[in-house]
Amino acid sequence: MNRRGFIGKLSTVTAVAAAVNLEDYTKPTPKSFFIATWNNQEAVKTAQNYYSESLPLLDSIVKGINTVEDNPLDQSVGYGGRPDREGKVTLDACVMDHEGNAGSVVFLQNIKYAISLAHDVLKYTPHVILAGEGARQFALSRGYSETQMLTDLSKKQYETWLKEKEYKPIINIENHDTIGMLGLSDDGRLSGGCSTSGLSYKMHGRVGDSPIIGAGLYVDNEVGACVATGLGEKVLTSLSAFLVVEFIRQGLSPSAACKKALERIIQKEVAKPDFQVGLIAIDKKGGHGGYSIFNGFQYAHADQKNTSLYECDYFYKYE
Ligand code: SD4
Repeated sequence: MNRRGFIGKLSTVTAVAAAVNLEDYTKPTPKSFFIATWNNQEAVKTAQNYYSESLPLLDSIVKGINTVEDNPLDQSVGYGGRPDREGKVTLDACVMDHEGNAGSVVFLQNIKYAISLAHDVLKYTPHVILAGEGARQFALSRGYSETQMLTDLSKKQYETWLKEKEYKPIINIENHDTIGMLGLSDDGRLSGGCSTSGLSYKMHGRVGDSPIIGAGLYVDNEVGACVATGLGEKVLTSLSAFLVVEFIRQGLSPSAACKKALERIIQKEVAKPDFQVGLIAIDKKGGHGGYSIFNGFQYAHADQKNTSLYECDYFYKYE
């Protein structure tokens, strides 16, 4: 190749490269990601995949959470969840979107996808919360089918519990993995969802923090979002998710905000806590973090490239 030919070839390459760069520059940089309580890597990956295939942010979160609701081996969520003291599986779930819209179902029985129903409450009703029989009727009217939610495994464990019958619904490392998920879209919108069968062997009719906006979940699109897991009574009486978002508004990082909200819970205790609460949060800039009262709390993270697991800092170590 002579010099002229070489320069001609070079300028063509440069022109193509410049065109590619320009195109990259005009596209918003993808920054979407999802985080979820506990080792729910499959769920965040599912959410990210749906989102990458153009499903809206909150719909993608719902799809991610559905995978856990479907799994009978996750005994804190959906199908196969541990029952209450009467042997009934009762579910709580909620969602909140970037516009501050929310939907929630509490004390739901015989319906598998509580998070989808909470999303339907947001989309198709003028209300925020539907409870019990009313929530079930709403599900049937939307075409959900009824499912026996108590699996053989959960039934067997319940029967053993009945023999011992010690009513002490304490959350510890073995008996909880409620799924709470938060997502940030490429254009900077925030949404979240949470689904649980609640405390094992709770009183019939008990509702926890997970479906209560401000307690188990809160999203403020201007600031950040937070979701909780652990002993719901403590989260309910401190409005932990709302508090975390307010601490982020004051300038704290997500993990520092979670830590400070947990301090509120701990300060109210007369003795060292014997229960677990874990909080995870994201901020509008794309930061994420979490904190827990006891060790062992993790959260899963997925973006377009990777899925990973983060260990959270904590106040106390289980003895
Ligand atoms: C509840 N917060 O019903 C839920 C329980 C939980 O993992 O998080 N379990 O109190």
